[in-house]
Amino acid sequence: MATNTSVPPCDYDMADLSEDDKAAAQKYLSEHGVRGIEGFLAERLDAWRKCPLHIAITGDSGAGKSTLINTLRNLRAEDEGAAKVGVVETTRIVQSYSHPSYPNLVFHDLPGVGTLEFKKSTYVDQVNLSRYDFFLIISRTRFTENDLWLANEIKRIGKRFFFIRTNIDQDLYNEKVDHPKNYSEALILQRIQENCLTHIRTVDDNANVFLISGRLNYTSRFDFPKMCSALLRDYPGLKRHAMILAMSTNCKEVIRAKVDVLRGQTWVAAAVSAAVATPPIPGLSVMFDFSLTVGFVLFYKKQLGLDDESLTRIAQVHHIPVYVIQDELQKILPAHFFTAVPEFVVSLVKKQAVGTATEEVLRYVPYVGSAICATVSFTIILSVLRNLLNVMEKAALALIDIVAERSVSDDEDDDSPI
Ligand SMILES: Nc1nc2c(ncn2[C@@H]2O[C@H](COP(=O)(O)OP(=O)(O)OP(=O)(O)O)[C@@H](O)[C@H]2O)c(=O)[nH]1
Ligand SMILES: [Mg+2]
Repeated sequence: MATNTSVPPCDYDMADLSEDDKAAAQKYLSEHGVRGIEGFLAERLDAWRKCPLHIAITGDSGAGKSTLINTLRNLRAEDEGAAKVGVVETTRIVQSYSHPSYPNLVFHDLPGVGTLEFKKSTYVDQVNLSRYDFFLIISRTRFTENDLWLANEIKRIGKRFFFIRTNIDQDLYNEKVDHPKNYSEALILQRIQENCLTHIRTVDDNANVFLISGRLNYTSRFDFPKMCSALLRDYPGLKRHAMILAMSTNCKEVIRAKVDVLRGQTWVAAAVSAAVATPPIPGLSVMFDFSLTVGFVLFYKKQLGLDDESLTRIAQVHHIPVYVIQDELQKILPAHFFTAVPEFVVSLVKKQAVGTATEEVLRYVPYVGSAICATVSFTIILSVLRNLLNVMEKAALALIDIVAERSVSDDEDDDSPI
């Protein structure tokens, strides 16, 4: 089958990778499709592990974002190089700071959400939310609508977050003043924890919540040590997740480009199928080369990584149960697309035989010749292949999302995290 499947090069926007790595990523993705993500990461393990994890610190205005960054860097507000801290809206442009002991953790101090200058409606674009790998949502006193909104936005772009409830020192102090008789630190902390979990788990079932004080003199209290070790412990998994997401965006470009090439060639495929006279298929009035058409569909399947072999490999490599992949894909394509392509083609042709628009086809007359174009079979096969490619493209793109979402980290315990 003389089909050109070359894909135009795409730009892999993975700022942390070297030119060599980027070239390798591109090669892997166009050669191996979705499963290439894992192959690439495995081969370049060192490269991606050395990449910094870009952590955005976000939340309501005045929640204590800059204070936390200073504390993580062992600085007080008035120390040189400290992030500006204050009782009025303070952070207006994103500033970035590396962790002094773990330079692979880069914290980005974001302006607070929901102020006059940073309204919810423009915040995502203003702070360029999608460029960060991971998020700390900082919340103070009450769980707010903005907290929920941020968690949802972060989830929407496929990223992960920790929910950090700060200001615990002040809350405990207030409780002591308000209810001195019944004061119990443990009970108050438990209540706050449960309240945060109830809200945040409406967005993410596995969300982590940490109760802290952002002040420097409380770094050994509450969940502060736990939060730091979770960041260090989860770094490889989080970075890997971020890399998979970045790669999957590019993988989608590869898929789209591939489909464009295949789509552009459907009229040739349809003409060849329609030109060859073969005995009619029982139950079908349309005359076309059945086995050739089935061959095209099988070819598309392989090209888009939707064939059995590719799906099994993806399931193995990414530790995703095959039934999960099948269930998701069968929301887009019928089961017999995966199990019985000839029957699938017959059903498509039957369906298409009813109500095919001939005008669309006239465009190809100069290329193919009026004799073939005039045939009903050309019209029908062309529509079948085009419609099918559209749906297969959707399925291939969904497959990438499944891989990115379900891919579990199996190498977090290999060695030290950073
Ligand atoms: N007691 C107490 N005060 C805190 C805590 N975190 C922050 N603060 C105080 O809260 C005020 C605001 O803190 P910032 O760190 O500037 O808050 P921010 O979220 O960066 O504010 P914007 O940049 O304006 O959005 C400052 O006066 C801090 O000292 C905390 O955990 N405990
Ligand atoms: Mg600030």
